[in-house]
Amino acid sequence: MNNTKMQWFKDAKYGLFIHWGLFSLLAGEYNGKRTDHIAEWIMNYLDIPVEEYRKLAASFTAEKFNADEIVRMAKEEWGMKYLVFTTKHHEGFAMWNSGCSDYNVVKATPYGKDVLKEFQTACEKYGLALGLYYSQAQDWDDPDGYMYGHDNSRKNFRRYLDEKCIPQLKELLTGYGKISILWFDTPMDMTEAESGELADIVRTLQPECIISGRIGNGIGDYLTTGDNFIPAMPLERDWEVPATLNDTWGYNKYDNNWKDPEEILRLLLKIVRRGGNYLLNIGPDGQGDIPRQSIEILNTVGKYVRENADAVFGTKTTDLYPYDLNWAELTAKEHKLFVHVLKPITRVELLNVANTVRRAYLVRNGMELECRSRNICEGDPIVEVELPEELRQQKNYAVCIELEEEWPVFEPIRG
Ligand code: JFZ
Repeated sequence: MNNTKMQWFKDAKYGLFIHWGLFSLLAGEYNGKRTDHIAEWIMNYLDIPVEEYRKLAASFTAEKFNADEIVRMAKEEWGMKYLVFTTKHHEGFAMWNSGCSDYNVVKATPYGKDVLKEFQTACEKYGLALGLYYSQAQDWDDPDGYMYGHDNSRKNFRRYLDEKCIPQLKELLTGYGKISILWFDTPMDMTEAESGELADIVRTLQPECIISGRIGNGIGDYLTTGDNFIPAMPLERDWEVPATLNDTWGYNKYDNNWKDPEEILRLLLKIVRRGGNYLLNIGPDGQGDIPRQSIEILNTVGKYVRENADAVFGTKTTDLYPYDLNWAELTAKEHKLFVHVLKPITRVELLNVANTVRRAYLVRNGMELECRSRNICEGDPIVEVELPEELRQQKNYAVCIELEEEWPVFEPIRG
């Protein structure tokens, strides 16, 4: 794999996924019936006829939508480095001014503005890499797309590719500046030749743009894991976990199963430690407003990420530490071992760490902490960091232990 092309992605670690479309207007409910599935699938799960569904566009006014504010928060409050926006989800509706389908946000809605353009402008202003989600196989609005009227067969898939998918991809790759990721999804049984054709278009029009694993047939530039599934160990390839804050991607007013910010933080640290990226989702509502709970969770996690940026960004995967710590997650970079303390403790004790330590400090403000390396009575090496009284009551802070050696040395358990 071309390393320079992947470098920004390897360094990015943390990104914002945005699922927004006509499905957001329904908010998980149609004609008094609630969907118990991910809300952006409501057209499919509640069997909404195409002609009925299309009428939603007439009520897309997006009064609360503010791309600048979303991107500003992602960058400045949440500490994220990239954004992936649903330009066309399975519903088939284009969130930009598409020249080859009038079923788009400019031509079919009272809002009438190019949402993607607004995200592009904001991403350029704040310096966030812009990625585009595009549902290449499923299109519930095109009779030749997969799953049109639940029909999973290919029909005249070639016609759909030539008349909608490929022309739209070309628009996306030529009209919106630098595109950092083309986030394909649900390849269904598209052939390797078809996946390759789409990849070639991306690579010809924007050679630096990277392609998500879900282009299918193993030809993406990195692995996309199952949604919300976290690999248990480092992987050979670059990878990314797409994940939700509740149980849906598209907005659902009935879904209040929000994850705890501490759970999100722990997942982020596990993913970073194992060499992956965390792509966390928000689902703006029909007006373009972001659920208050999403903002609160991301603000809390973001404060930690910004205050402890040195312990998150630029870290590398290392050998696995042999013990499972319930009070901490570990990350490392050259000559530094970071201990992310996630529960109150009286002292940092890392058994079987065989390094010589130079010094330790609190990452968020540089406060020096007393530390030592020694052998315990059984002969095993240990690294210890003393904590002042005020830190013993706290959680969610990072300690940096500077190492004489370049990398942490974890000894196997011999006992
Ligand atoms: C897909 C979409 O169908 C869904 O609406 C959402 O956009 C999500 C991010 O992606 O759903 C998937 C695709 C792949 C897996 C799971 C859900 N997978 O590989 O486990």
